[in-house]
This record gives sequence, structure tokens and C-alpha cells, in this order.
Amino acid sequence: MTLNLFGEISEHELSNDSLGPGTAILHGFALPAEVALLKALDGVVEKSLFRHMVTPAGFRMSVAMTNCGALGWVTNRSGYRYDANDPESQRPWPQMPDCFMELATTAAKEAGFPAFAPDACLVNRYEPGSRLTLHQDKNERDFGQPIVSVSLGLPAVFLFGGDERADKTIRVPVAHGDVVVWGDPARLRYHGVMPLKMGAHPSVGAYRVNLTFRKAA
Ligand code: MD6
Ligand code: FE
Repeated sequence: MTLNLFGEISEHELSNDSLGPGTAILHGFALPAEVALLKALDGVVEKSLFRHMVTPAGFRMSVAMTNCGALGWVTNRSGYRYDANDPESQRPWPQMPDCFMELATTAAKEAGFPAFAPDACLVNRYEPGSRLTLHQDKNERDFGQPIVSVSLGLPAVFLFGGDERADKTIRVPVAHGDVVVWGDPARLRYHGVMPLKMGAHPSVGAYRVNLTFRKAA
């Protein structure tokens, strides 16, 4: 339970104490928008399909990705970058749906980042066995802006480390509808996702989908 400045109970449980300063988990925050989010996601994926990108070292990622918004995160043999165009179609990424933008900005506000103005939404799709190795998010210009991360579908275990790759990690379960907000001074912490366990989610199927909202430019 979390009390705000006025001693009131927050509408969403903010477990920021367990994860350290700058990070908050809003359990179930996305649930009221679930139907709209999944419908909007279908619209995005119709225009820019999920694809397995290749890392600069030449490995095919087990997580399938796409993007929406003015900028999209991409990787290939020449490196990581944000690009205004989908490299598959050479056309702009699909627009960020209004319900995505609304969710991201209200979650950021709830976690103490009222000025968050995302221009990029990376969409990650995990199937059983897919994982994301420890990494930092540092392709964005302003580390004063947080990242808002929305989990949909199958549950997963998020790994949170420190500012160095070798730092100890903690395991944080994330479930359908949970939103993690992640900002200064936690913005450059290493993190990853453990291999996804098999399962079937009633509205998403045998996948976990993660939306990460960033202010890239
Ligand atoms: C994921 N998320 O949850 C991968 N990065 O599928 C991330 O890599 C991530 O959730 C920065 C901040 C929040 C995140
Ligand atoms: Fe990340």
C-alpha cells in the first residue's frame, strides 16, 4: 500500500520502494483500457508487421518487434538507432494511437513524471522461450525523460540490475495490465526479461506483448 503526500491511499499500488528510486510499478493500470489497446495494437501490426531484427553482432533476436509513433527503434548489422521510417516498407511507422498516448502520459504522471511526451513506442512480442538479455536503454537523447512499459498477455519475469552490467539483479514479476515507469535516477539501470514460460492468455494468446514508450528525440 502506498500513501501519497496527503496520507491518502493511491488508487494504484506503487511498489517503487522494492525497485528503488525513479521506478514504479502500477499494477493493473492498463486494464481499464485493455480492449481499446488490443484493438489499436492490431491496427499498428497490420501496417508494420512484427519482425525479428538482427543485432549488430549478427544474432537474430528471439523477441519480434515493431513500432508506432514518429520514431521507431531498430537494429541491424550497422547498429541500433531510431528511424522515422519502417526499414521494411521505407514508409513512416504507423501513428501512435490516442489510447496508447493517453495511457503512457497518465501512467507517467501517476509515477511523478508529469511532462512525459513520448514520440516512440517500441512493441515487443515474446513467444515461449523468447528472452531479452540484460541491456541499458541509451539511444534516447534526454535521460531526464522516463520510459513507460506496459505488459500485456502472458506473465513474465523482469530483471532489474544496477548501473553496471555485473551488478546484482532482482526479479520482478509483471502481468497483463501492469505498467512500469522507469526514470531518473533509475533510467540507465541494466534490465532484461527472463525466457517466457508457456501459457495461453485469454485475450492475447500464447504471447507476451510489451509496449515501451520513449521520448527518443
Ligand atoms: C520488455 N522492456 O519488457 C522489455 N526497457 O519486454 C524493456 O527493455 C524496457 O520495459 C526500458 C524500460 C522499460 C522496459
Ligand atoms: Fe529496455
